[in-house]
Amino acid sequence: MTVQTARNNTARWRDLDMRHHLHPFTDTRQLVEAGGSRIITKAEGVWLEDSEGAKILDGMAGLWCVNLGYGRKELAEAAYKQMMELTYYNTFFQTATPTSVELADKLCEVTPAGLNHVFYGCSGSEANDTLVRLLRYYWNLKGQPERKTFISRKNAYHGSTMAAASLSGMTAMHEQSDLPLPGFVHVDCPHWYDEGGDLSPEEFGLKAAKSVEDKILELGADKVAAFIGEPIMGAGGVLLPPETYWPEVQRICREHGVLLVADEVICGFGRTGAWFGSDRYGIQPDLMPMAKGLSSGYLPLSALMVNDEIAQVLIDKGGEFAHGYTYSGHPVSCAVALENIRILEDEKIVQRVHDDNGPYFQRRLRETFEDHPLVGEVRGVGLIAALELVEDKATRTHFDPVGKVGGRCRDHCFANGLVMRATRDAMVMSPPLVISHEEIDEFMVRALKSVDQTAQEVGKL
Ligand code: PXG
Repeated sequence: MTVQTARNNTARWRDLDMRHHLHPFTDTRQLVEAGGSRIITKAEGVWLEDSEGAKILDGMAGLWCVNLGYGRKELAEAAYKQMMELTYYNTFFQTATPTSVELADKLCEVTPAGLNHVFYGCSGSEANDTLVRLLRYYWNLKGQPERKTFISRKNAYHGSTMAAASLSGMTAMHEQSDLPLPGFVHVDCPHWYDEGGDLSPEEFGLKAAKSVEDKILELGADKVAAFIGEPIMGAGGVLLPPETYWPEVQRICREHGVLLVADEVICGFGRTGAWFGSDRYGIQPDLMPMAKGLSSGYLPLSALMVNDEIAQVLIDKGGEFAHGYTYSGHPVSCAVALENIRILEDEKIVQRVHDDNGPYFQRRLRETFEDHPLVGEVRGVGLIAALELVEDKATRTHFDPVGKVGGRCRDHCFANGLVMRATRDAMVMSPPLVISHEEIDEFMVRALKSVDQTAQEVGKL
């Protein structure tokens, strides 16, 4: 589509969109007041283009997913080739397709040891729904039907279906739909900046881990199905746990026989500079939901990794697991994921995030923002990061009401040709893993301009 065609159609698309399209996580009235959606028409590498021809640096890789960047021909060709050969066939009732099998094998190779079984879906939410269905079944088969409660964390995001939203720890989601369902409880999240008080991050990490143990003891360990956590909490505001947190949570889960689930939907496939957030934090999960970077967002795909012990119980005692999606193991999505992983490996992209553009991004962020009067904390690892915008740096005091300043900064970013997302007043970022040093420098120029404009408006500059 030419820029001119897109320009000519912008008003029409906005109008139709406002009239007919119910958007996810969007206040439609606000959208209409703002004059409608920004229509994204094209993208290449880390650059988006909107229908009016503006070039925007995508600091979010779509929604934390386009890890290889936009427009990789190899991925399109893998999809085309697979579509021509076998557009679709299912994986129900004793059938499989070559790409669903080859991908299962590859996933067992790249994920942490012991995770040798895969259940496919199309989204992270579906992977987490599968998790809940599968573990309820597992504990029934084990003769422990009382073990049904899932422990998750406040501010967690695990998806939007009924079960995944129940696992999520977001109050707005719960309030709107009378959630969580019974059997889902939430403990403190390891966010030192907000909750740490006078404790050192290391001390606070142990305290946050203890809230998991307290909850297990309160419920009774024999009532708990699993604990689930994102290695780094993404949508909650890029909350990095203190280094003491995960080893202690893992120890507690093992001690009480509680299964440990690492939700790798954002952290997986190189985001932190390791293949998985679990590798970065030394977690050995029993189950691992993954999506987003698995296919770099080129096609919908998720996978729930399951360890040998759990799979063996299902196989030996379970008979037919009455669960599945029409598109579980879709051959075209699997072909794209295989090509995505091939490129990650051949181009040593994860290594590069670990050694090169990841550290460069983190260094440039700190140089640019650590002394900024509006920025209370710069946090991140690899190519995931956040800037916490605060009223008072010394006392770690947030603006009142929370979220307004973040929203303003996000709008400035957009106007300055940069996508950063605001979670409350944390500006979060997760650019494509292929971002170059020059693009990182450009990122900093646009981000600083936007944070400066925000600071001026709130009297901090
Ligand atoms: N787990 C985690 C850790 C996620 O971040 C999901 C599960 C659900 O995945 P699906 O594919 O069902 O969306 C997610 C999704 C945001 C944002 O604004 C984050 C997500 C999705 C949409 C928006 O930060 N994460």
